[in-house]
Amino acid sequence: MTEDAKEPIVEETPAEVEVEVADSVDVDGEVRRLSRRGFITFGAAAAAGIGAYEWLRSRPRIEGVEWPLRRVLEGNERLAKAYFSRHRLNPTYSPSRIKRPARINGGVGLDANFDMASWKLDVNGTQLTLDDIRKLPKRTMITEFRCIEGWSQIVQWGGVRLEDVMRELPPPTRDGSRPDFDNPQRFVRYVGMETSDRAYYVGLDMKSALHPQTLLAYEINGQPLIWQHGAPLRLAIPVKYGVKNIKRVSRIRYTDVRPADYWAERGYDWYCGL
Ligand SMILES: Nc1nc2c(c(=O)[nH]1)N[C@H]1C(S)=C(S)[C@@H](COP(=O)(O)O)O[C@H]1N2
Ligand SMILES: [Mo]
Repeated sequence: MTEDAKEPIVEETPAEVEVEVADSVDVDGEVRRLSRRGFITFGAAAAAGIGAYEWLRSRPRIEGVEWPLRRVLEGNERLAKAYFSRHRLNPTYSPSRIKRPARINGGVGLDANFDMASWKLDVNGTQLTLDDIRKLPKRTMITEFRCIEGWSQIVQWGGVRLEDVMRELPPPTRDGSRPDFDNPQRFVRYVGMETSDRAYYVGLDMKSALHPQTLLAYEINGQPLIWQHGAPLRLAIPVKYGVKNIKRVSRIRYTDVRPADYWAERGYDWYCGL
């Protein structure tokens, strides 16, 4: 890997487009509407003279989550999408801010005896080796990693852009037209990822998958990943909470059906955007 391939990721995106906001959604109006609805539903519970918790527990469930919570989660998703843009970069930090050693969290689909030599990344049926991936331009970035459980840390990632892998193996379009990365809205809407044993899996919306800070990382804090951090390859996606940063990813699928997601099935927000 040549030294000039290690350009910092932030220099890739022109500064003048940073303020662009995706879609023409009235974000402020959305906030007001959502918070008003939150007060109304809570107020109704108080008026009925029951505790909020009992009231919540008595609500019917949607996808395993009581519907008032699901409403909030869906509201969060709409809001997050309204704010989202591929030009809206997460802040990056100086090397002195890196937390060492990086904390380890979550071991579903990982084990110490995994045979690294036989690992391959399957992208819609095409097998890539780690060497194939290392041939793509190397990117590094120092970003904040945020776990939904309430802790965060500054981490340096090294790897390749998911977008660069996707350009090698483009997703199909919804209308059968030729894949065109200038018109990503024509692609199928999702990217699903899973570990080789299918024990851990995440779903991403296409915009987040194509975000310039979404990396398939083989290094953490300047060192090759150890298995607890997801060797040989894991997702580093600072526009999402930790749950979406799947470790030891083995399979990537493009799909127009919202992919299953390990933590969404356990009650967390499917979108999980920051
Ligand atoms: N395969 C796999 N990936 C995973 C998890 C997991 O349990 N298994 N946990 C997730 C969660 S909740 C977090 S916070 C991060 C933690 O990544 P780290 O151990 O590298 O800090 O990994 C994510 N990716
Ligand atoms: Mo997490």
